[in-house]
Amino acid sequence: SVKLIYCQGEKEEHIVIDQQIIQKKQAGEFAATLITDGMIVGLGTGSTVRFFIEALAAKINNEGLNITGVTTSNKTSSLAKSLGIKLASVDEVPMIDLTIDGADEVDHQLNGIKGGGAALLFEKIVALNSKKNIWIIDESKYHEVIGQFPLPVEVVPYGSHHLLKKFLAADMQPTFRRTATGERVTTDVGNYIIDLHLNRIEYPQSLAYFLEQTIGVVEHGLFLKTVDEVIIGGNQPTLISNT
Ligand code: ABF
Repeated sequence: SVKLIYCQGEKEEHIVIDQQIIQKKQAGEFAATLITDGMIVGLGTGSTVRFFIEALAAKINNEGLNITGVTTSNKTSSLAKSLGIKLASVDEVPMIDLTIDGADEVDHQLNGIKGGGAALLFEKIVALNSKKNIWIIDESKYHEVIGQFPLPVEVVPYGSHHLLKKFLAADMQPTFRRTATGERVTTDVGNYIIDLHLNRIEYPQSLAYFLEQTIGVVEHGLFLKTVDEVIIGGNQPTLISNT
């Protein structure tokens, strides 16, 4: 963080500006410059994407940009609607041209962990139906190996306690994601999230395969071979391509 001290006469004001927030804003605003007229745009979830959506709405309102947004969560839908962005569901469009989403962690092979916002299922569905996917992140999320961020796994409520025990037995340090008041978090379609505290995921492909074979698991937060480019915020945002 950067501490700015404003002095006005006797008054001294200390403002701490968080580098992470600055980089999220830089990445989000840069991503908005990539949106062109007529595009069908996937709108992800999270605070970085919020900066993107706000910048996109400004382009729509100031430059008359005509785009259609496809959202990945109720939260994003209400934000986009409140900013006047025209929306359609993924099933109402033939294909999404470009999806801009956030991520919780990205490794040097551009494997990602997503789902910190409990929207991973719809995010993966939208990503799957997009010609191109770009993630916008701050540099604190870019690591050599993923796993520091607990891996979200969306599970059907029925039988989820047995699933938790299965993950416990596999030493995956599972916890049900809970609200501040202790209730289990439910996703937009009423499923639960179990977070796996793995620290390091050396072989994401095999972990993804194990989870996909586990009955009761709806989807997991490993996004492998999904993203085409990652934008890391900065005064000159860094663009990493998956080619
Ligand atoms: C979303 O981006 C989620 O998958 C992930 O949790 C979020 C990152 O949130 P933030 O941008 O607020 O760090 O796509």
